[in-house]
Amino acid sequence: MLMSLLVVASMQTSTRKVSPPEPVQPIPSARQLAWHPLEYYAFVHFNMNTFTGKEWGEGYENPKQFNPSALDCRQWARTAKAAGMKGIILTAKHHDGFCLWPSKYTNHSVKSSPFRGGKGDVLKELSSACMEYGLKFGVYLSPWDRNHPEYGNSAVYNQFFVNQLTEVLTNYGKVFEVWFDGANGEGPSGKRQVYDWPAFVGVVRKHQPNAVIFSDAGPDVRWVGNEAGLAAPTNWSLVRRDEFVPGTPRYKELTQGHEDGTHWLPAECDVSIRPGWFYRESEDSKVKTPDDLLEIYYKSVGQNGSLLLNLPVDKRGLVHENDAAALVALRKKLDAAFATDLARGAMAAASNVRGNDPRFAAAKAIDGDPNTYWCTNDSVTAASIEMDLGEARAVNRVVLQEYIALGQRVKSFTVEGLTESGWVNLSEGTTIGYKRILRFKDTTCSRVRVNILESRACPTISTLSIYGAPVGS
Ligand code: FUL
Repeated sequence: MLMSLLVVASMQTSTRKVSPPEPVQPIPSARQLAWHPLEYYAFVHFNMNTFTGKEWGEGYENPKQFNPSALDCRQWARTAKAAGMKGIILTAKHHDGFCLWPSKYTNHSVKSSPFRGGKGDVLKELSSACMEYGLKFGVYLSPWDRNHPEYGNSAVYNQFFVNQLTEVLTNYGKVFEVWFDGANGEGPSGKRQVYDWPAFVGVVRKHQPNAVIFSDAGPDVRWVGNEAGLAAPTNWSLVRRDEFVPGTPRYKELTQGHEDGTHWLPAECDVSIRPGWFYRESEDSKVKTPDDLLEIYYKSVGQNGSLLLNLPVDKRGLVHENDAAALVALRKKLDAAFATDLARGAMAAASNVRGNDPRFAAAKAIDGDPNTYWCTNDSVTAASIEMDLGEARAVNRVVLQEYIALGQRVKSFTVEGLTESGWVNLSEGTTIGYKRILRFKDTTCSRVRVNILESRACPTISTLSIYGAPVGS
């Protein structure tokens, strides 16, 4: 095997030109392609519930109760930035209907509260803070509204929701993600609102064409099917999207996606850093530990999902010290784990290179450039890529990425290492997608090989990184 790989490597110097492979449908849209590399960003649950201690408010809370003593969105942004997060999505309106911006369409908002003398606007403060810190800004807007008197009177409420959505999408600069919550506690015996999803999506497309829209069923980003922040090891970014509407309870399918999915609909993994989504003093000692968070990171970002980690901002209007400390500790662990990519500078060879064209050579998987990739001939859907590390190194992590602009392809693979006693199996997996991180026990190897066993079409691998992460990371 080794010999034949090296033979191919030497052939890569020939300059025959071939075309890149055809995309394998479905493929991501431009807005989805821009969203994937964000990987890790913050959710902030902060609203009326912060002051009432509830998770779901009833809608008749007194606006006077909304009164943060020291609200500072710059502190949220500073904290998220230090954590290595790429953006913040804020609960502009939760199920109780209270608005963090002075909406023209209801009095149930900050304008009826003592906050900044009724002149405050948390969306404005956060969007400016995000801009200042180079973070993306996103909004969560609950369609379920327990305050609005016309909720359940479908046409009237839908228009109200369209009006509010327009306000939050036109007054606060660029929005990277709009988060539509599927929760609706009012069942058959209560008010039944039939949402006009096409109208809501149309408003987002009109005012924020680059924003991705999240809901259980997309259309751009899907819920991962649990609130524990966990994707499955097999995770397709493809879904038979037309089989789902927000609230469809086929959670396992949302967690894994569908190999024969009709739409590109990648998973986002939401989870709170505390047991609740909203702040409660009683949970100050229940913040997830850095090790808990690390595990979540490996099972979300490491399993082809993005991680939306919730920070329940407290009654002061600040990210609590305990939460901030856990975030910084997680950052240190991640920085330590991924400090040195042992594949960079290695010699790479592959069992097959598309047309023997250097543009698709094995070296393209280890050049650090996400826009280049190793690729095989169209007829080849099982192939190996091998790295010569130059010397024996202790390794325990491999990171793989597909060039997803051309679709998600790989169905199964193994990872092997050459030790003093020969080749040993290090890890194996099914899907790769945008990113897959494999963890395995420390093994001293001079070479590492990834064998693609099955693929929907010729594999396109844009990244192959190898690390020796320190204990605890
Ligand atoms: C759920 C909501 O009901 C929770 O309160 C929270 O906002 C979570 C992120 O989504 O559907």
